[in-house]
Amino acid sequence: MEKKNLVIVSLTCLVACLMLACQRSTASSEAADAAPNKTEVAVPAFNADSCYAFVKQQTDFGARVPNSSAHVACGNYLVHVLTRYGAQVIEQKANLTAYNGAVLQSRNIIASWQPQNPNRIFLCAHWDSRHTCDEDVNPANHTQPVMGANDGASGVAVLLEIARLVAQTAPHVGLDIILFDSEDYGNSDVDHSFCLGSQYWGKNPHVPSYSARFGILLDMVGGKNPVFAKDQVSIHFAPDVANMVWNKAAQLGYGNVFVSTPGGGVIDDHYYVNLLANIPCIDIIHYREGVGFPDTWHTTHDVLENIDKSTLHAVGTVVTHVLYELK
Ligand code: AHN
Ligand code: ZN
Repeated sequence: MEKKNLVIVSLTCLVACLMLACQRSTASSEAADAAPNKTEVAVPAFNADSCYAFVKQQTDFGARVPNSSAHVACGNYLVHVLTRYGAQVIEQKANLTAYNGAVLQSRNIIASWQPQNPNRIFLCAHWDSRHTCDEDVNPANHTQPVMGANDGASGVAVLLEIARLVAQTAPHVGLDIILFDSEDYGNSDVDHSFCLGSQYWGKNPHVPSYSARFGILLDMVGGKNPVFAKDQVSIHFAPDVANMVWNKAAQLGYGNVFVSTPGGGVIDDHYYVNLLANIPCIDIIHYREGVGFPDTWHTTHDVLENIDKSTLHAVGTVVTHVLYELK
């Protein structure tokens, strides 16, 4: 064989070997993907139809304004469902005085899985609905309570669907679902008049010296044309958590919903969790600087018909991934 031909043959061999080696390494990494180590937990699929049904269950009670019979009945329902999904449920009852002197018979509902596991996170939402549609264009509607399909029920529904998944497949970490009461019986002219349930919980945790790695609050996560931007409180108190959640959303293809433009300043339950309980907590809330809350906010239009399953699906999928991918 001529020297030149030998070089060509050798080169061909080398290329062939490299290609084979390449194929082998692809095959072996596929094999590794197919056979995850035993501690790996697959992320369960968040079911938006089931979640939507949880919204409807709540709105079927009517507006869940504190001191109403619908509020009592819905609270009982939430305790029942969370217990059925294997949680240890603690009810934190307190009479909380609102801005107008009304004494609200309040009930924070805390559902815990693996309560002894110090490696835990919590997910939260408010379950009450507002006493007045004071943002409605028609002043005659200001005496009506808000149905709160989005403002209240949507966040709770995402958490109930996650509770259903946790009952089937335990995540690696302990979990608390905290449903705050009396969030929305406030007046924007009176400081600290919103978020009465979370203020109470922040001062009186459901277990002494409660701690968690972080928390995620869901508020208005079921509307149409959603925009979730990182709000200033989340960025200030829990930037790493916010980045993790928004990065996960982008990775899952929801970058159009979880946008990177800055959100505004929102005082919500997460503010009091951060301030009083000292646990980093972010808010996933439909709110944008200069635009504000969705059009249905605190109006007679915040009803089941204006809930969008695909919004519930996006938020639920992101939060489910965050929960199940934690070690
Ligand atoms: C204030 O309007 C001060 N905070 C909004 C919190 C809220 C109301 N979330 C839902 N409804
Ligand atoms: Zn509200």
